[in-house]
Amino acid sequence: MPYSNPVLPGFYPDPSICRVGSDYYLVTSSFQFFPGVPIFHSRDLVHWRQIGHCLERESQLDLEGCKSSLGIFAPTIRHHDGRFYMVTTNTNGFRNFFVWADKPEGPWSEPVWLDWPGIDPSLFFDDDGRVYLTGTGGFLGNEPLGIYQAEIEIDTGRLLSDRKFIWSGTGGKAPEGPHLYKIEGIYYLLIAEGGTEYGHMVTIARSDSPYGPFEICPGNPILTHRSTDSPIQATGHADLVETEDGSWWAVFLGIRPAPFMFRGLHHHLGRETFLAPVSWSSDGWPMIGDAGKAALTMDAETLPLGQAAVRPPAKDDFENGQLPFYWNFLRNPAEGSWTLDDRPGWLTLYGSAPSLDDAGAPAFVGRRQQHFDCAVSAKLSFDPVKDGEEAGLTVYRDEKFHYEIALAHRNGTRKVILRRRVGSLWKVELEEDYDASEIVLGIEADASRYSFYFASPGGERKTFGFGECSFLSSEVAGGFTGVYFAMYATGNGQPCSTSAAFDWFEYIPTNE
Ligand code: 6LW
Repeated sequence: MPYSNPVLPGFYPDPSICRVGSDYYLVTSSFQFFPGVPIFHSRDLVHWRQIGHCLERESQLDLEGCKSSLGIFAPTIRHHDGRFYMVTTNTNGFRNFFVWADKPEGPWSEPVWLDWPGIDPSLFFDDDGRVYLTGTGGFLGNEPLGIYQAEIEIDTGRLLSDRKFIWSGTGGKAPEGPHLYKIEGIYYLLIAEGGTEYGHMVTIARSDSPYGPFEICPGNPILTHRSTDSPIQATGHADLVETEDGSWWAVFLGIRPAPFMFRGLHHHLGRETFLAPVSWSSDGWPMIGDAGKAALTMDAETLPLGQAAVRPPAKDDFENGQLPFYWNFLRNPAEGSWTLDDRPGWLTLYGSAPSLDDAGAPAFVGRRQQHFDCAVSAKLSFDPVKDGEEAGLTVYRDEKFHYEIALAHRNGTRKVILRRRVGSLWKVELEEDYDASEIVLGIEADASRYSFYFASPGGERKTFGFGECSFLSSEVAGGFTGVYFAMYATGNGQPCSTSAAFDWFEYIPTNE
């Protein structure tokens, strides 16, 4: 039976996976978004359902002042002795820590801080009871670049040994994202190299000792799409899992550049999570996918497929008093900036001084764009009375790259506006007087552009301009994240005197 890649479309990079019986759990990076480290469950490795976040409290995830694309980098999830562990780096301060939980949906513990520099920490529980912490060091120029390791006491996080340099990789730039495994008595060290862009790859080495010296796999890289014209690019940062029937699979990140003829590659959906089978050579080396390549459609082989894809409902009515897990805030949300209680059945945002142009915490509730072709709309009720007050929908990459259609008070009157910000270029492209307080705002996306419209509830749609997807891509904006669609409210430098209430928000993939 075939399955489709990516298995987690949209901005879900640096996947890490573990298996408990016939259940799989997967986590990804989350950067400046809150809550942090989404956790997913699957029974077949292909269909994933989000069951929570590992970091859902401010005491676990301080994003105050976090620069865009910093915050939570590559996590690792492991299960040992009835307990789940998720270890990661908050690069907003560059501190490594783990949290643990008895149930994957939480509650997760307070952070256990590690006296450990660098990024991409991983845990390996050996069968002799020792626990190894492996990570990436040297990228700040303070020590040789490569993979470091020490033994730790898992109850306290205390280091039990020196931190040792164990591998520099095969010569690619940015050796990082290590995971150590013991397979049939041999230690395998899997890493990413080449940087997370188009030169990305996965390499592996093995040894009789967890510290090496490591024998380098003659088939390296065991995954890369560099210098190919595959629709999947930048594959790397993998984690391996063995199924109950003894077959092996890899999850890894990759990107899908939108097809722009002759204009170079651009990807705006972020780095996504892919799945491919792992085969083993007769002399004990793994290979991912088809000779190191993955495809958009692959054979599920022995995976127990058959579950219907679990997708969140297209329309969120804000009726059940809780935000579904796919919603995120930007940094730690300001106290009182959002509520489902003030107007039951509506999401109410209280705009404050920070705007979408600030690297702060504006009132913002967003979800990832997961499909090139999709239609987003929301019904807003908002009575702005002072100049600067504004609420609406944004297509948001970061504070320097975003487009919005909004209801705003400008130059003494209420207007619908379309604004685009691309780096230091900034413009309100269109504005039109709008007297009522209720409005439907919409965005239609295809692989190359966003088209914006508005309507009075029940009224005719009016198309209100366009914006290129490529200007919100990583190739233009830089960084590690992908595009979000979000509801927001702001006073643009002052608190909003009125709230903005959203009755519903709809996200429909339109080409599946
Ligand atoms: C992550 C590193 C990487 O820590 O990108 O692609 C960094 N790999 O391993 C941020 O996602």
